[in-house]
Amino acid sequence: MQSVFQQRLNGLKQRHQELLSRPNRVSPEYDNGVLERFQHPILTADHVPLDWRYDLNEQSNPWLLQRLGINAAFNPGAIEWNGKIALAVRLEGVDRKSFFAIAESDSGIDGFRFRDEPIVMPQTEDPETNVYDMRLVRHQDGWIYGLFCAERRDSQAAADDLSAAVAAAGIARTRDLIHWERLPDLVSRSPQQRNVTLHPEFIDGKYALYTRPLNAFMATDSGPGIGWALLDDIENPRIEQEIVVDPRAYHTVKEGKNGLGPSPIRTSEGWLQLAHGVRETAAGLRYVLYAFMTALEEPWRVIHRPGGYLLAPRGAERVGDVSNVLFSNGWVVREDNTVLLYYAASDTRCHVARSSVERLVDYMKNTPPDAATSAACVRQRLELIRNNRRLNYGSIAESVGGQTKRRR
Ligand code: M1P
Repeated sequence: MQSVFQQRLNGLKQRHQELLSRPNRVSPEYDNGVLERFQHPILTADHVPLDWRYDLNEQSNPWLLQRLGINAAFNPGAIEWNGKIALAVRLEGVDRKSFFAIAESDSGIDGFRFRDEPIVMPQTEDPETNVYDMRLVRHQDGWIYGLFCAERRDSQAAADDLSAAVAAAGIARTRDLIHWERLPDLVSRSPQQRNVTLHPEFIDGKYALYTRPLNAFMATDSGPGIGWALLDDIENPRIEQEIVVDPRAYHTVKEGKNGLGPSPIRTSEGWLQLAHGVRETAAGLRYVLYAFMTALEEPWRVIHRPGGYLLAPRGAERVGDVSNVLFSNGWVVREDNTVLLYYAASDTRCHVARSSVERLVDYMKNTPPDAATSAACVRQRLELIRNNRRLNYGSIAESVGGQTKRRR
């Protein structure tokens, strides 16, 4: 008869294998034309290899107990790597500490597998307590950069204040996604910098950063919005001046705070930009994803600003460790112009949505901007309705009591 250890190991392996090989299909009930959602998360805590969590030695672990649990897999950076999609996933242990691990897939939609070991990220002389939310950027200078939040306890805080923290932008670079060179953290005038990423091209021979200056670690209403700054030397990253690219605004999806997601995608018509917007509700903060387009030669200048959100939490995505949150710091354009947008739901699991460069450019150019007031929104919607009525739509179908009938 098999030992408890053997029985449990067989069961764990089988369930893990089934999860890893589960196909992911387009979710049929979601159809706004802009992007497709998929039925399953692409990565969860349960995808993490068993040997990262269990002591697999029967002598030292006869009951096969989990020794180092994983709480969540979320907020992945993304890049195309040797024909595959590679994600730098934020794994959070049950001890609340996050670290990065690369997971790869051929399709970018299912079949993600973690590499053998997590990333060993070098530390600076002032080691941080926690790292998270890496943006992966293939820069014109030939390096792949990883920009992430490096968080430390606030050294100025009172002894009994154990939650005061300082967020800094950590910067590392690699050529193989295995060996990482850590550069100094970004120095700026802002007390807090999270959601910082690098523009993929030089601007006037300089590195350019999207920043998010904030006065308080988590609070809303404590910063102007998404910023932009030029950097002379990436090995000594210091910025003196930040301008605001995309400000927060009253009664919008980004009223409380916002932050750029991944680095932008170049198109012939401008840069596709993806960000998260946060607002306060009676049930807490709500994080949604929104998009805008900036000028090709002036990536800090917004040229199209579609109103509202591009993606918001839906169904099971609404619930997790930090509920009602969608967050994205990774997207990839494939050779055929497919865009794979990676996002995390409620700080718990990773999902993918699929669009194309053409569809996103159309979305940017032709989605009306936020009209700012209810009255103006009604006028905007009436224009849509009345334009549609003027079309010969009735010859194709007519709407009767909410049901659509085909004409013979
Ligand atoms: O919990 C939601 C998100 O909160 C932070 O984002 P922001 O800095 O915009 O508030 C980050 O900690 C992020 O990781 C997290 O998903």
